[in-house]
Amino acid sequence: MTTSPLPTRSRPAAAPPPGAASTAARQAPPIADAAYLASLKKVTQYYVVTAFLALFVGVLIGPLQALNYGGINVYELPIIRNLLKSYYQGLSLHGVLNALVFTQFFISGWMLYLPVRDLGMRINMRFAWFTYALMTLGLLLAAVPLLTNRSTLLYTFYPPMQGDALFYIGAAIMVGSSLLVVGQVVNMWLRWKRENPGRVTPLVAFMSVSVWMMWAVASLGIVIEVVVLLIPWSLGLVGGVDPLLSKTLFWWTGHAIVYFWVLPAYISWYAFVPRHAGGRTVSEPLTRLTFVLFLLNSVPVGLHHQYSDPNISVLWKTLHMFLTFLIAVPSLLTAFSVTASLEDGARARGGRGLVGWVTKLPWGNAIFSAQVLAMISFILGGAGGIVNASSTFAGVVHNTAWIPGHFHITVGTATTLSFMGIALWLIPHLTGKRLPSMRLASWAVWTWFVGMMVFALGMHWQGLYGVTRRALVSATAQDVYRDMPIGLPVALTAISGVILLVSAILYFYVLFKMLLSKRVDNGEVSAPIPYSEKISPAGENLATAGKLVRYTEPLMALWLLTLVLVLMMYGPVLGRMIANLQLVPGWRLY
Ligand code: HAS
Ligand code: CU1
Repeated sequence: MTTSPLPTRSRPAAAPPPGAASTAARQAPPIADAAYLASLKKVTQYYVVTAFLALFVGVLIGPLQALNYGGINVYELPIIRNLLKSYYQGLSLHGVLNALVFTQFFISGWMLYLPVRDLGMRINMRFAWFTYALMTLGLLLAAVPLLTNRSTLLYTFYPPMQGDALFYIGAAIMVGSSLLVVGQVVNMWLRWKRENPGRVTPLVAFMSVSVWMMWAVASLGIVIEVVVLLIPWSLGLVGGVDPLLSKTLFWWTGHAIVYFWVLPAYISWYAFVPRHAGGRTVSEPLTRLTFVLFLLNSVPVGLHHQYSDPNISVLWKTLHMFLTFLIAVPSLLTAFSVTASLEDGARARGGRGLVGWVTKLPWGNAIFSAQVLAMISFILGGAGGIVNASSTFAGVVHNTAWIPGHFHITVGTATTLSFMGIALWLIPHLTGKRLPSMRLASWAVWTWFVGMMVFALGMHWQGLYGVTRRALVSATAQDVYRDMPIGLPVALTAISGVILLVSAILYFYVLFKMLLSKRVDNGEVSAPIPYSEKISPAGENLATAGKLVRYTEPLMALWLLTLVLVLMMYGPVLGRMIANLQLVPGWRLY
């Protein structure tokens, strides 16, 4: 690919302030009302900080799980025993805090703030604060039974394992409040459409609105599961629960949730990472197509988590399998587009050769390197996903250590490491504080990457030998795993836990130091939203825009189509289960 040099290039430490030099990159429309802007930034900061507090606790439990798969049972140590009743309570907390709480709070702040700034709109701040408070209330309610070992159900809370009603009620309130964010953002976008007839929705707002729409359809499964099935059952209002129906509703949401986790990172990869590298977003129309494909196809694929479940016909499993392969396509488009935008930046910085340009990327900038290392690990995570999705391979890897290997290089890096990198400019932007040390931040993100890669290697490898997931294998290693040649992957997994602990300590040291430092300014000029230029923009006027832009703009209609597609792919499957309900009583195994 040949590109012309850019008029401006971001410096490694941070994107250049607007006005520092001429740049064609977009700038967020100015917001004149300082009190409104301050409140908007504050609520976003609350979401982001709550997210990282959850991650802090969740991540500290992580090494305990890694050591378990490294053959070392630390759950017997008195200090751990005083805090956690069992391996399973530790695993439940780890999964819920990292995968459910961290992601949802970060995303709710990030994808509320971005479209509001991108469109320069005013939203009702009382409603925004109310939503944050409600989400936090849900979290606190669910935290009580989790911390007291009264809902040790792992993050998938499959019935008939039963927890306290408070856990399900808290979870329902937490997920329900994310739907209030959906309402607020979509409503704001519709207002913008009315006030700006004939205009193309700016890219960042477009991506955010489409992801929220996808989430609204995706979350229906878990909302119905929890509100209709689990809460009445846990309150004793009904005598039993149908495990298969619950599990199927769970995976309606449970697969699509992975795109709810990763697409907010994609927003950054498309719109902001090129700027950090001094490059440009390649094609705005193609980016819009990618997000519409995710909107349409993220949900009706959940049966790939249930290949081994009985009472679901092979026809539907196979249909979901093909749709799963199809949903890899927008990720492949992303891999192409984002690599091209990085190459664009590297060549503008003097990069040469077929692959030699890679060395010219700003690897010392933790904001950049966190996100690009996240992408690199996602190449392998995505490839593993295709293996999982293939019904012929699924029997080998399903319910083995391979699966946690897979999701630590997807949600554990593509999502989490990206969010860790984003926070390094977002928090200065929101608070007007400064990143205390780029060097330490770099160490943190590089060790996170290395730790996760080593962990994933160890776990995938163990999984291929049939080491089961979600088990206190270190306690039984003597008997069950004695004859397996898994010494090396077991050792790698143990080592990775230590690397990740070091990484977490470094990262949270930098993060908390930044949050506790003095405010220098309002962050608008010192850490602006790092919009990238576009090689192929969409234009502002719908009438003159290309076909891809015009066909992807009617998001409301596409949203409706999404719902229809999902009902087509799930309706018959669920209908049969409802017609043959099999209620069983609850169990408490902990
Ligand atoms: Fe997955 C299980 C299939 C993506 C997370 N997945 C899980 C679980 C989690 C999870 C948490 O079909 C465990 C659930 C549980 O507890 O039981 N997954 C897929 C497929 C994809 C996929 C087909 N997964 C994700 C993402 C996740 C995630 C994203 C979180 C964020 N997954 C499965 C299946 C199972 C499963 C089965 C069930 C397994 C079982 O048996 O239980 C696809 O979306 C992947 C497509 C991705 C790609 C990669 C594109 C690469 C990109 C990076 C480009 C790099 C660049 C850098 C630009 C094809 C975009 C260049 C750099 C330079 C310097 C040049
Ligand atoms: Cu999935």
